[in-house]
Amino acid sequence: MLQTAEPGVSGVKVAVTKGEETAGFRDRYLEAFRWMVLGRTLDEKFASLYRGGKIHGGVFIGRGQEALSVSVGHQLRKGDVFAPLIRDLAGRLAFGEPILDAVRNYLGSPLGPMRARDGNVHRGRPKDGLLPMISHLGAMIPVVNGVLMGRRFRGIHGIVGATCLGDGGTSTGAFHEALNQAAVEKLPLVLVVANNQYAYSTPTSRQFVCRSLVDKAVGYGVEGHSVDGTDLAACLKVLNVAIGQAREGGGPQLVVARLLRLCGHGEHDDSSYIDPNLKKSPMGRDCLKVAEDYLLQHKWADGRQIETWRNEVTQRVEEAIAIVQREPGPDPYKENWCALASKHLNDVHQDL
Ligand SMILES: Cc1ncc(C[n+]2csc(CCOP(=O)(O)OP(=O)(O)O)c2C)c(N)n1
Ligand SMILES: [Mg+2]
Repeated sequence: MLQTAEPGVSGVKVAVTKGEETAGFRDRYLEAFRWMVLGRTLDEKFASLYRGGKIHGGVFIGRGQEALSVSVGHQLRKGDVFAPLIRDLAGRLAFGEPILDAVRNYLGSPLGPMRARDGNVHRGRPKDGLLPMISHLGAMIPVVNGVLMGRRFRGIHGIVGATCLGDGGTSTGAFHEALNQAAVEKLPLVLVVANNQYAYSTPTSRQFVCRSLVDKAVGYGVEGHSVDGTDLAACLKVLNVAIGQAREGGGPQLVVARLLRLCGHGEHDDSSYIDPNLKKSPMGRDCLKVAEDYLLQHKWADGRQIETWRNEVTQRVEEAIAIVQREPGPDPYKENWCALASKHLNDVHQDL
């Protein structure tokens, strides 16, 4: 059963599906919750290492966006393509990115996927379908389109390409061109927009004037879905529908989630510009707390079980940090210097 959570123009469909608390859904929810805890714990560890001067460059975390991010990463399959954005650590991990990749990149280990040439979020494993992020907002959408078209040319079907974007990213030319291209080509693209109400300090009122970003789906002739990004159950269900429709030939799916960024743009930003009323609104709920309450309410886990998971996750994070801190730092004399820092990743691009 479908219900509309937010007014939208006709043609915009799915919001929140109801009444699907089956055993399969429960298992998916429990796994997703644990990925959320891992993402949050690792993000907080990075923030604390940054404040202690152990991480050079920026640290960008996904506090408040884990439910959405995990709902994408966890529900994609082997063979799919995922192009995450800066706030998608939880989704990356759920998709299969090893913790060590994240830690090595942030701590500048040459054993990391970018060999210490990049300090934070531009890492990936193209061979495994995880695309390294380009900073320019919107730029990953045409890249995912290209991968999907390449696969189609080679006769590979039944795969999905998902990418994440912010509200600010929807104002770019790349968003327009790539979504239009995906629509015309009927590509299995799932474009997930985290409308976290700000692009750095720019509020959404300076970003767009349509009632809801999901209304843009109609203009491109693609399926639009709107969801409460603070609600893991809703995110899992809506993304499950969107990913399924894209996989089955339904063309591009635009998923827009309402939530609030519960942190600065990066750890260097105190986010003092965020409207306190938004913080008090339902959008300002912490998705991790909401997910935990839901688990307890449904008696899918008790407080002790959740505590055990938290402790296990903390231990995994501490172990990963300890491993990387013992690794040798980058050595310019041993570096295979080449103009393209990610040449070793390019070597596998033909596999895409
Ligand atoms: C084309 C482009 N313009 C500007 C920037 C600089 N920039 C980086 S992140 C950011 C804000 C992004 O906001 P949003 O898309 O809403 O994502 P959020 O940070 O809120 O998750 C800006 C302006 C950029 N990376 N690319
Ligand atoms: Mg934003």
